[in-house]
Amino acid sequence: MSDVASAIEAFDLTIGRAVDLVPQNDLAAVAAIANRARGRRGFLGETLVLALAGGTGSGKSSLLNAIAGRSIAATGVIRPTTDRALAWLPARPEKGLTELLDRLDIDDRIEHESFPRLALIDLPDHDSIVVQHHLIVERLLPEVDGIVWVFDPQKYRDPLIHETYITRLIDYQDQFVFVLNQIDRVGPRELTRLKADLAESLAADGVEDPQVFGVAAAPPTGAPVNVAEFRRYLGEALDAKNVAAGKLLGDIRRGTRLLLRGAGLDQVPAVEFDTRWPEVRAATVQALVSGSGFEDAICHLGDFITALSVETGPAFGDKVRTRFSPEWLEGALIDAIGDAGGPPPRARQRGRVGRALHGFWSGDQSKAADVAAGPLTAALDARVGLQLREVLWRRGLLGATVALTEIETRRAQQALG
Ligand SMILES: Nc1nc2c(ncn2[C@@H]2O[C@H](COP(=O)(O)OP(=O)(O)OP(=O)(O)O)[C@@H](O)[C@H]2O)c(=O)[nH]1
Ligand SMILES: [Mg+2]
Repeated sequence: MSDVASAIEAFDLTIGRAVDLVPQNDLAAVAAIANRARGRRGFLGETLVLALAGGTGSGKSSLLNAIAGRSIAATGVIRPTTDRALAWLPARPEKGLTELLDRLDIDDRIEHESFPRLALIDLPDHDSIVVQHHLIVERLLPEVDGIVWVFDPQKYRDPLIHETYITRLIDYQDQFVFVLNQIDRVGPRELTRLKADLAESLAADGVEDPQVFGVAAAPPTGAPVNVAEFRRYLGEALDAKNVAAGKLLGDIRRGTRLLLRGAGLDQVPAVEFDTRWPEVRAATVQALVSGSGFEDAICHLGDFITALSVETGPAFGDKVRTRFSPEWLEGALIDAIGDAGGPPPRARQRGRVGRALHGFWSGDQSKAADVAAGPLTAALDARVGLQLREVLWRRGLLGATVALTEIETRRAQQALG
């Protein structure tokens, strides 16, 4: 998987783990960033991936050869010349690109060193009688950065390409580039008219402000025309892609920091529950067994909860205080005593800490000895320790996922250069 995609994935995971641990409005702001990231179209890697599409004989393969500066793809007069998609991709391609080509069943791959981070896919003609050709374009579109539609002076108004493809796929128009090839075959005045005419039919398809590049990829005599300009344009598109990806990564990092703060993880990453809990548990058991009282025992637990809630920051701390309220602790302690074989409480008045059992214990101190320390310790672990550990574990997990997202975004940023 490519680095930007990994960063988005880690970010999604972080958001999932932040639910219930950060304030709702922070979560909503971060979810909006994630939606934008997910909605981003194109190849989520550092390579600019473009597919060349268009009618047979328009010059797709010739354009690829002209950009490459050498003969890569077969071109010819017998139509269709290209019957299998061909990828021209950087040597040592990033993993995501190889995976994309695998997914698209594009097995013909030619590696190059000439244009770093540019991959072009030469497609078979769109109007071929072979149905799969049509399907390739539609499968490709969501996963590549763009489609270069190649027209020629004869068939640029071809209804099939306008109606079947461009109109139907108009939602992808930001990813479309339009090229009028074979301009060597027309004079300058004719060329102006043709470009205007093509732009007009594209506008009728729904393309906003269509721009048309005029090129001659393989004139019978002389060098290609305007191909150097087109290469420059591709360079700019690559820069634009990097800028957009950099911005996206910046957004992800901002969102991640928001979650970090929301969960109080920026203040205290870990509360060292496992080293502190045994002491609190021992003091609680001691209070009950030695008879200093139920209220005392509740106080030990309550103080611990307060300390944890202060340390874990306002948003998360609030959750801890609410979840482990004095009433809850009282109930849990009564249950723990019951589990340990202690005397059942005579009365239980929720909301008044310790009141219910105070008389019970202090009225008859000797009853304290009815509860054995060992079973009570185990029962406290089960009734209180486990629950606390679970909540703090989820917070820790969020912290770890935040760290993972940081690593992935930095890695992706580095790959972008
Ligand atoms: N005059 C002129 N002929 C060109 C130009 N570009 C390509 N051709 C010719 O047009 C014919 C078709 O070119 P290809 O590049 O094979 O076209 P294609 O779009 O790949 O065709 P398919 O693979 O069948 O879809 C070839 O004979 C080329 O030599 C150009 O700029 N000017
Ligand atoms: Mg071809």
